[in-house]
Amino acid sequence: MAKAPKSSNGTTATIHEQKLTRGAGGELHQLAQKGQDLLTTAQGGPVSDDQNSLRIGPRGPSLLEDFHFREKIFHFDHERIPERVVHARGYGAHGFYENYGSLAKYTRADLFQRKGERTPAFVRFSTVAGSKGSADLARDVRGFAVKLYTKEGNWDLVGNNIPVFFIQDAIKFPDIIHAVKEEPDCAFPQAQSAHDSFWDFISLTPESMHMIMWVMSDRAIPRSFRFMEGFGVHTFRLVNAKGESTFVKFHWKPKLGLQSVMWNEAVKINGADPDFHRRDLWTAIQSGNFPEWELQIQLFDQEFADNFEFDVLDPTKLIPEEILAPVPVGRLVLDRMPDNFFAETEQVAFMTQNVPPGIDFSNDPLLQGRNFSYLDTQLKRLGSPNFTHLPINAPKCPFHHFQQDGHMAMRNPVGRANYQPNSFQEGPRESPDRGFTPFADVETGAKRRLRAESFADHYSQARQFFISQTPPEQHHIASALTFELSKVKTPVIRERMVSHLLNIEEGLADEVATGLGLKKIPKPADAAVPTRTDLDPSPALSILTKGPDRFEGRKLGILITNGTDAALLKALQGALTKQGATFELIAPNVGGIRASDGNLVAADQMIDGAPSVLYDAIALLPAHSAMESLLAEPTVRDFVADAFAHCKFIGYVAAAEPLFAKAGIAALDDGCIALARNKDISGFILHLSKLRLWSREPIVSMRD
Ligand code: HDE
Repeated sequence: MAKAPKSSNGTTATIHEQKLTRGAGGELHQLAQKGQDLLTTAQGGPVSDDQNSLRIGPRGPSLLEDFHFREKIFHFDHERIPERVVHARGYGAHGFYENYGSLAKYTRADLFQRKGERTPAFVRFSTVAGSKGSADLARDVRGFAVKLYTKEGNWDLVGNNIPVFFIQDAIKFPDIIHAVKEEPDCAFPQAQSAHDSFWDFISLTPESMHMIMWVMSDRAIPRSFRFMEGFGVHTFRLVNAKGESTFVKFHWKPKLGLQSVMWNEAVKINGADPDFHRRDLWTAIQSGNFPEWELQIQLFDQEFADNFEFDVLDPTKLIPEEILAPVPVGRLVLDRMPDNFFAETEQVAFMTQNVPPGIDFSNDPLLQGRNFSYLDTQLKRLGSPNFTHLPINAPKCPFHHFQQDGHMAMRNPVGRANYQPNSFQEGPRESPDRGFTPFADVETGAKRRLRAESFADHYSQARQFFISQTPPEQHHIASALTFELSKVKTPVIRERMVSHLLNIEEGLADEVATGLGLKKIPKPADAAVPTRTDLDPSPALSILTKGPDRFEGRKLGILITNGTDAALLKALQGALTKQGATFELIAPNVGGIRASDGNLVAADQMIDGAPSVLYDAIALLPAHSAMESLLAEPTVRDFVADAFAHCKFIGYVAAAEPLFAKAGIAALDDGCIALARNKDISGFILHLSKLRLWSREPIVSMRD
């Protein structure tokens, strides 16, 4: 037992003081006995009291001498590092890349040489425009940045979930980002492109039109990171041991298929669970459902590049998969969450210039600019050139160099020679054979600020993207454009955008112009190159044509009450688990319910905390006896009305029928499936695998 301390004036501490001091000290003592570590300062000094700062007398001034207090507050004051200028909001996970077989014919990159070889990976997904604390379901491009810790150094494939970009030259990047972020005078809107400055810049930048089609499509409101594609965007090179180069485009294909949400749903998810995407990834990995992507590559030579309709160096263009089929080469599995978000996800430093021997750059002017930007940004954000000393950024292969000192140096070269050549046979040496050798491309030309003529067609692939979509997806693009432009206060910007849409697809332009209530259709924008109408649709660009055929990885929200049919509930839960799907039980209160067999069933959510936007589909399994109180709950009405409006499948028992009328649903359709007995469940699951009943959309749409 600690001795009663003396108070500052030398007298024995008051009883009150003694209690406080002993309370904290005693607790520490007890924790230490339980095998827990002793609390120390950052210098390692044991701490006796972490509850009270040092002061003179119980009500007197605090003392500067209190080194524990000062160190604690000093460190707290410095907890934040600058957030990323773009992609500030992000979430990461560890995993591995497993290679299917040798790609030695194309590349000497070590990770692609052997079948079955695993390379550790860290992946960070992000939104672009919003701040670190913004909501997950913003309409935005998603970052898909992959760090592969290869045996020949780190390879960072810093991609997006959209295969093209807004601009063709890196020098325009600050402009597009300034335009999309909150406006500098009023400092809003946060994480939204629906405002004047974004559409002003876009409407004055025709090269962005292809990307605009993607960002206005459902690609920009993904259901989860697990259901997104990833793209390296630029053309890169693979270089083999003989120094021969093949052009390559990288694609990540999600094993569970693609899926997005609807805009009305996205807005509501942002309110109900701003961490929807984070939570989804965390929950999937923590429960052992490891998300997986296949790496597929489009390979092509100079001859293909010369004959292709567009310039392969232009990052606003893609090569349709129907023209050049991507080849599967390996898989990426995410199987471990970071131990600490800040240490790993926040401090991870991706850099496009991190490439191992065998992977090289093309002259894409966006990629060339990025190769400058990412190193620069890391120094600003992480504050020291030694950011590679952080475990998340350090290579996992042996590394030796003569770089030394600087802020936060955790290691320095040892020995006498910190330079080379030296006479002491000390330190590492370069290797012409093993080292990175850039592809020996021959470049000639006048030194000028110039955009290639071959980059001049801004509308043809925008049109190709639009005509490749299914009718619901086309409708979503038109609605998104109408919504975004309706938030633009300057009429001339709205009109200018419609003039670009006229160069893309007339029907789209008409729908948007009508939606905006434009009094006069403007003339089409001047086009440097007329839009080509001979490009075939590319079904690979549609989400819905590539949807999954199972409910695997998706989540059902099941509404239960006292008296819920226990056998039916159990059968439904079993069938979902067999599909690899998950579910949550939603009850009037989180304490749970007593089912028809008398057993207590704990709930995952109370109805107020679980709107149906958080689920891919819902099942309504209330008992008759609970209906009166359910019908009185506005949140129950919204639960059903939203699920129906968002074209979700709804399983229901007979007792639940009055809920449809309450939700304003006049007639049930094929997406509402009666669950009268256990054998109806297999039919319900079959419906669920289609994810949405799109034929319902025109009926429920407010605009149609
Ligand atoms: Fe980035 N980008 N970017 N970008 N980018 C950054 O680097 C930049 C571009 C992308 O999860 C920054 O570490 C320029 C295209 C992702 O940590 C910065 C240009 C693509 C991430 C930067 C581009 C991307 C970033 C900010 C125009 C898709 C998040 C913080 C030439 C292929 C990585 C940081 C993570 C982050 C610069 C364009 C993807 C400032 C100058 C195109 C996924 O360096």
